Amino acid sequence: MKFFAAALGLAAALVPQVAAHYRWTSLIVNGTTTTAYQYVKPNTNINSPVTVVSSSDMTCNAGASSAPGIAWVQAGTSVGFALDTPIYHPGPINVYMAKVPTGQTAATFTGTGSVWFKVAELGAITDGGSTIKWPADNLSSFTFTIPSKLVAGDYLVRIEHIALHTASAYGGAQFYISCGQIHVFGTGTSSPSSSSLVAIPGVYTGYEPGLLIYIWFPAPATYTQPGPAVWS
Ligand SMILES: *[C@@H]1O[C@H](CO)[C@@H](O)[C@H](O)[C@H]1NC(C)=O
Ligand SMILES: *[C@@H]1O[C@H](CO)[C@@H](O)[C@H](O)[C@H]1NC(C)=O
Ligand SMILES: [Cu+2]
Repeated sequence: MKFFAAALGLAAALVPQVAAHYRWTSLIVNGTTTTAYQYVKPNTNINSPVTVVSSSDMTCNAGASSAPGIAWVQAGTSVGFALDTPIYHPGPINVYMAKVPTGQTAATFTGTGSVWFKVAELGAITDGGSTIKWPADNLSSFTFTIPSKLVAGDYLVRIEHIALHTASAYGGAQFYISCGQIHVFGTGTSSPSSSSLVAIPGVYTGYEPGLLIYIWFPAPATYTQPGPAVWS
């Protein structure tokens, strides 16, 4: 019995590590953290990462479906995503947006096609080989600015944290993904040109130096952020 109880205790101690993977559950708009999955597309992926870069799960996570709301956001203001659990794996963050095609809304659009452009990123701090630091460590939210020149309309906004602790083998990078549904309003008139747009899946092969990388000792001398440059 005593052994059984100890084994249960051990199991209980191990469970939170598995169960507590972080998820981007809420949009932050006008400085307020909104209700979980009110504007963020729900998914059927309890809290596991996506690891197959060619999978359609890369777009908005596995089993993504419509959220009930579309958040109105003024161009040039700050938007963010809040997590249910702080980030505890090392790696970068990317945020992409996609303009919703005519005839669809941010709720119905699934993000297919060459429609995505990068609007924000958070990489690594390196010092030529002694240390590598990840500013995303322990974050419980990430905010960025909607470009003020961006033309009004419905958009998807997609965030990913890429965990690199096991990324030295192909397929070892883990993607923690969510998509938010927003409507941008304002006086902007610009859109990214087609050469700034990527498809997701498609944007990564998995062989990028920022995805297939050994991050432990000795530390990488530099870090190359995966994906296109931030649109500006
Ligand atoms: C944010 O504030 C603007 C007013 O500046 C408002 O129109 C919009 O509905 C607000 N968005 C949310 C999601 O509350
Ligand atoms: C994150 O939290 C852990 C555990 O509290 C701590 O050891 C670590 O130094 C923190 N990292 C940063 C970058 O603050
Ligand atoms: Cu993990």
